[in-house]
Amino acid sequence: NTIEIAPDAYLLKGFLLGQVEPLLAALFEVIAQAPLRHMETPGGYAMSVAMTNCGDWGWVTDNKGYRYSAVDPMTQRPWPMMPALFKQLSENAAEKVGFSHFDPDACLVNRYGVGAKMSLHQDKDEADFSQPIVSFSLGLPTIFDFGGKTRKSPRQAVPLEHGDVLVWGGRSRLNYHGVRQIKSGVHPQLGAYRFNLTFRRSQPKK
Ligand code: MD5
Ligand code: FE
Repeated sequence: NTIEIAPDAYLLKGFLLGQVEPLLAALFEVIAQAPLRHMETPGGYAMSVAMTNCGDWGWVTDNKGYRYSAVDPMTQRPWPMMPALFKQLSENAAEKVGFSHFDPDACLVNRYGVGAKMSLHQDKDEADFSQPIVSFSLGLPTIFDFGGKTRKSPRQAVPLEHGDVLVWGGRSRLNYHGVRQIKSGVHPQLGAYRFNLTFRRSQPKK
């Protein structure tokens, strides 16, 4: 059940549904080692989304800006290892839509409570735009706004549900996008939250 929503952008409906239990067990292990926290934007606001990371590199933001860091600024320790199941499922999803050499070195964990959102932005802090981004949706549903190359481009509203995977590469890699406010609800496994795991290649490949 693969839907092409734009050039090189695919929605894999329910891709994770057979693996949710081990996926959540691995996710909670990561969070136990590197707690979720509301990072600060360079403009001085706390993000409504709580974040942590696993893998060799983690995306962080603070009053100095956005960047990838090899250590968790909260503990000064390396981020937890990327669980093998995360890596395997993200590579399988990329492979399924034709990206055969996806080798993520970063996994950002986003936790959205009711009312949280992510404003329209581009992902451009990575060194290698030739590799796709793979994103897993778990828990409460939302609407993803998928735009174009400029802030003003028309946007497509894409419903995202528990178990869905998005893969963005090539011609859609730098498109503007955002996540609409989470509506109140209760998910049987995740309660009043939406979790998103975003896999990226942040550093150049040697
Ligand atoms: C989310 N997270 O649901 C989204 C999924 C983020 C973020 O946007 O930066 O943490 S990632 C969706 C994405 C990534 C790269 C390109 C495009 C979408 N796109 O071209 O639309 O929490
Ligand atoms: Fe993004």
